[in-house]
Amino acid sequence: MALGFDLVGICDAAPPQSLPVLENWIAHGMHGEMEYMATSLPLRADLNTILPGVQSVIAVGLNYYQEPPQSDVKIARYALGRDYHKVIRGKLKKLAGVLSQEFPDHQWRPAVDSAPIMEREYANRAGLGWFGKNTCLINSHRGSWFFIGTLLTTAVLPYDSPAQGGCGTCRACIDACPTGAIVQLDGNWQVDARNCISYLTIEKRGEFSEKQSEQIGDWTFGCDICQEVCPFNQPRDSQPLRAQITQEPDFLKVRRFPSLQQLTQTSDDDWDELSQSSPIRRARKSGIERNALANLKNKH
Ligand code: B12
Ligand code: SF4
Ligand code: SF4
Repeated sequence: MALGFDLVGICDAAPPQSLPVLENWIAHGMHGEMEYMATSLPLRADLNTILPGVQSVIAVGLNYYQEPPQSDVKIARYALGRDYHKVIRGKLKKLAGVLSQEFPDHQWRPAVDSAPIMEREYANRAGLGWFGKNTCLINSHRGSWFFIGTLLTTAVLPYDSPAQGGCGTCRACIDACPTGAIVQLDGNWQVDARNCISYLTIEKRGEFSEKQSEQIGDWTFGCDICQEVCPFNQPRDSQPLRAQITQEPDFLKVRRFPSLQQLTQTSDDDWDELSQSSPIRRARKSGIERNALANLKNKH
């Protein structure tokens, strides 16, 4: 694909159908302290709040899979290289430029992760993948190791069909999750963020309780377990695209981390250098120090 995306599809900009799923998740407190998930609910209900007159959503997928380096600092694969927000937004802007040649007057807005858009649903509707029990969007040929980006546009485009697929009787991720964070809520599988290592190591602010400190185990930033065990992420002769190493050069520029011990007390300058253009900046210096301390404690 010319811009380097691994998946692309288009759907209409009609309101999200899974809003009740999100509302229920929030009503049960499963968003933990991510207050922005609750306050942005009204924005998520209508893409016109982001781009007035929006007609179409171009959803893209970008593979980030790679083997993590040998280190006692365990970082989830999505965060090993350059910040995906910047990488994907740059590519989406180029895509908008290409579209402008055919639709010179169209208005557009790129979004990845941080905008109040129910990205998994729109990506599903655009044909990129289906919802796994671990709640990740899974593409039957590529698995789930991909980011989702969207380009909203006022142009009317031809639409793809929603992706079809499912986990069947598999429950590998539910059994493998060390904290039991994948739970059923009114018939839908959801992640209770309060018990999710990814949430605890990235989004949770302040000190850990004793339980939380133990829950994170040896993960310093994020968690990949429910994707590592997924059969759709295991390559086979007939499915060579699964767990293929990313071809995005910015993701392959893997940051070198100091030891866990050093991470517990980084200077402001060192932190600045380490977290520059990296997703780990999200956890803040104090969060990474807290995580590294808990990792060290969990080793003994
Ligand atoms: C909040 C958030 C988190 C939270 C909560 C995770 C969660 N599962 O909700 C935490 C911090 C724990 C987290 C962790 C991770 N995240 Co996150 N996260 C988000 C964010 C900002 C919002 C997700 C959200 O709305 N959650 C609320 C719940 C209720 O929604 P949901 O799980 O997405 O489920 C939707 C669908 O599954 C669907 N659905 C589910 N059941 C049903 C049933 C029916 C009938 C229907 C119609 C629909 C439906 O509707 C739900 C609501 O839209 C999105 C970006 C975005 N703007 O969407 C990224 C996003 C989901 N995260 C992403 C990633 C990569 C991760 C991690 C892998 C990072 C890591 N390695 O640590 C983990 C994976 C953990 C996991 N198993 O989900 C990617 C996922 C890509 C993919 N292929 O799925 C996203 C899309 C970011 C991006 N732009 O690429 N994340
Ligand atoms: S990211 Fe880790 S803690 Fe969170 S649901 Fe998946 S396996 Fe469980
Ligand atoms: S591990 Fe199994 S149950 Fe979990 S998402 Fe993958 S296929 Fe579905």
